Amino acid sequence: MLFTAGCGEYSEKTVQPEIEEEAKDLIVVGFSQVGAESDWRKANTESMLETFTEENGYELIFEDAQQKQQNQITSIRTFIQREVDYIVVAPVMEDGWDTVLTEAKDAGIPVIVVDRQVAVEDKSLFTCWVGSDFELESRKVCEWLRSYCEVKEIEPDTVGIVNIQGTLGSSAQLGRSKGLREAVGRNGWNLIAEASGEYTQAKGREATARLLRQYDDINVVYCENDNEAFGAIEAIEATGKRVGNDIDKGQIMVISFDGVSEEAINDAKAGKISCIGECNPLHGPRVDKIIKDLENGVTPDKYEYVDEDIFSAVRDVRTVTVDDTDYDIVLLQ
Ligand code: GZL
Repeated sequence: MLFTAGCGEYSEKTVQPEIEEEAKDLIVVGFSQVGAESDWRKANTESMLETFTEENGYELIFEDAQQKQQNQITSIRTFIQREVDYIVVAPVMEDGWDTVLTEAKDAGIPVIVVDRQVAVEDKSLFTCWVGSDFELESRKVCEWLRSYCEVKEIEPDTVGIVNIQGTLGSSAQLGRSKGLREAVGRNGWNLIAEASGEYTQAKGREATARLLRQYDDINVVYCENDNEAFGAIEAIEATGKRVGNDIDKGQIMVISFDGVSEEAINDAKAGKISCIGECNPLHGPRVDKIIKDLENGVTPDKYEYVDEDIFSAVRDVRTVTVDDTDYDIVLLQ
């Protein structure tokens, strides 16, 4: 280090003591993830793990709740005890968060909600949310089905739908089920039954097989995620029926959401899944930006919706319109 002083200038080099490796001032994030129930969830987890790294300025504490809300509540309490800088939670269902989020607020720890939403009276219990508009996803897919039936001259009252729902009470299930029920009423379709497949392939197969045994007028299986659709396809083919778009020729159509796995896209290309409402899982960079903004005193939007597409290999429908907005179908080759 150079010193200058008084009348005579002199310099004195001192050997700066080894500067201690500056303790990296990492931002500590506690992330409570729903589980590992689906390809979407795995892609979402991967996005978060790839983002919240030491190189990017974070220490991440990751907890997998195995689809149980109590595990998430326990994790959040652990994060509070460890005095993390931020809590990020992908809530398994919407209800039941008021108490534990109040504890986080009382501890002065910001909570960022990602993917599904929390239903709390006091909106100050979370800083912000980022995720999908699940009802819009459903309305776009149902508009695709309406357009398809119109082009193919399939009478609405011959459309018999079962809904293989996701985890009951989750935002994705609530939105995708609501969108379907309203489309059924608007278009004159028959909603034969609803049953939860809990977003897994096994439960999706079980639920579909059970409904196929109970009803003989099903020609559309609406699955609230791809993994349920994989199970539904297995169940339909096990009965000797064919999965496909030609519901007026005895085939059973499968519709789905997510579109994150190669298997789903290949099934769509093969006509086994007729239409997929995209659900974008890549929330890591979005949450990173929210935290970096907060660190810099910038207030994020309370709700941030991600843009999403519709995938299909069916060429009869090119665009759907919802609320005066046109959405081009991403045609799979
Ligand atoms: C949607 C997400 C849903 C996916 C499923 O954002 O919450 O949960 O659609 C996942 O695949 O299990």
